[in-house]
Amino acid sequence: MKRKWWHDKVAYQIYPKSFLDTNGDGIGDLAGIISKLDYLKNLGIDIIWLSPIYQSPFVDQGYDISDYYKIAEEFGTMEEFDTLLAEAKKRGMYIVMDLVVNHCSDKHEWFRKALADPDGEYADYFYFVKGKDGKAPSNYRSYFGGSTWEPVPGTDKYYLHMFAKEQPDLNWENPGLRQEIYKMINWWLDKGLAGFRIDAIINIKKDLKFPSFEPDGPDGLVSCVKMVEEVQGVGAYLEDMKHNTFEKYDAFTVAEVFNMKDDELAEFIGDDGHFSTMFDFSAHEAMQGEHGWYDGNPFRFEEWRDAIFRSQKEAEGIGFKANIIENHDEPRGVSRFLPEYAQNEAGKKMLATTSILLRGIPFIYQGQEIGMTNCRRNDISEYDDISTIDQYQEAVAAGCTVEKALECCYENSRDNARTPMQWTDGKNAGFSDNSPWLGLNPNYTEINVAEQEKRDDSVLAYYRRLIALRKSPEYAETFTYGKFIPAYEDKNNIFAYMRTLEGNEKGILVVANYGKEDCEIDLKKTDAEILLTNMNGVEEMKKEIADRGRIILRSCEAAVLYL
Ligand code: TEU
Ligand code: CA
Repeated sequence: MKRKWWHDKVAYQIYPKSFLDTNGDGIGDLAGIISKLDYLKNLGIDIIWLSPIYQSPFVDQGYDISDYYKIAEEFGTMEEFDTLLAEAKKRGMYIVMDLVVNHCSDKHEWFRKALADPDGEYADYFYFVKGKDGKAPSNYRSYFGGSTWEPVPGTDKYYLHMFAKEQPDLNWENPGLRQEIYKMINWWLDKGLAGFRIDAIINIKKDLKFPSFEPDGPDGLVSCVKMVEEVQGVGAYLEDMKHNTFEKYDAFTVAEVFNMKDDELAEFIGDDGHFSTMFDFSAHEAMQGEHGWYDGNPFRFEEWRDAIFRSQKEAEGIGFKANIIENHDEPRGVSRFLPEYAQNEAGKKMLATTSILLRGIPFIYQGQEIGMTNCRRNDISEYDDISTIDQYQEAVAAGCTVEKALECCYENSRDNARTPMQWTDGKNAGFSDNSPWLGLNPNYTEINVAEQEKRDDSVLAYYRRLIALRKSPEYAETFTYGKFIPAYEDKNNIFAYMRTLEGNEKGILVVANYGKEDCEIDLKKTDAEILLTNMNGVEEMKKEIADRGRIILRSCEAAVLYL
């Protein structure tokens, strides 16, 4: 693999609306982000990904952009953004923005012009398609529920939207549109942006015949994913975009890719791939239900571990995946991947250990570093997220009780990750002087940054040590370029792997006990060196290694050993 500047970096996702509010409007802002750069630097972060901060009506929280060249006034000004870039640079950090170009907002000038003249130039920036037999062109269900087709007023045409109806899909077949997008990307890169996280990008290629498929639900519709899976040729667009933009700047790109075709990994993230890296969603996909949140799969340790291991092995020799336990679309990792008995600080540190030291680029989502959890709500009206409201309705329509539907939201809602960042145990968790745009998780009185700053055994302190170890001069090469080799796979509830450099006899063992009972790990070596553990009792562990070449891992115990 060719070496790239971003290979050894650690990234952090900020959800700006919920990070830190400095002007008392209840909405996080750029000034808040700037004021926490030292906090992030201190955590060991190199790359910061900002969820969308462009001008937007916020129907889908900024993923509906009405002007790609403007900062949303809720978040601040372009001057503040430039300050953020400069302040990050001063600290040797990189800023990455969200690139949302599968669709824009229905309030974008292009769409308004298209509606005003449905046969004109701008209509061709979108998919304006004639209906069939007085009905929509096909039977696709959008990601947020309902048809993907919305009538274009005053015509017999419909426009396509894979997400909300306020997010019309952009027509990538149109070279003029592509040029507009490339121009915009380069405008931001010229400013000094390090790259982009690229939203929902697999969706940009459409089958222009828009064939209908066998319905997969009682609504008579079929998930629009079906069309994406069937159609060929997204790669040509991705290459064209790369050549015209990212490549010229040596930019870092991390793509959100679902439903990639088998065997295309090298084309996506190989040495000359479309992107630098892409998120590993295999753990999250393993839990997805056939219809929705209400029929999702329960968490099973082995299934989860094996999904991650498969994904790690698949990327070996090809490229790096971007590893996450959560993001702004997913529930909190500690609520999802830890059994009840492990939902404590030791468990949270264990989950951090096995995730951050995987092969690939670690991405930490805001609040993960203090172990923020899912948030229970008593009524659907307490949720804001468009997808949560849709999934709630789907659950009720499928016959679930209100209690069961709310339980599904508690376990899956995207708002779980979007509650305001918990800075202190004071008013509004130190997030804002005023009432926040989305209700706080009431557990901020116990889980917050200020409290954890005071303790050397906090989750936050542990994340700092863990990242420091990953980046330490002695071991960075192994953690970055070392192979991933599964270990102790036959042991129940053990998550273990080796990271070993080609040609080296010694390597690093990462091992954790997700079970309830103690577990003996036979190292067959009495000279293993302990690099990190997440619980007390290091002396006992040292002795056990020296005397008997083994360790005994208690429930929720993790160890990183050089051997
Ligand atoms: O998500 C793309 C995507 O496929 C999601 O719809 C995902 O399946 C869903 O969140 C699960 O509930 C991206 C963004 O990350 C998301 O926040 C946006 O809502 C979406 O694109 C539209 O831009
Ligand atoms: Ca604000």
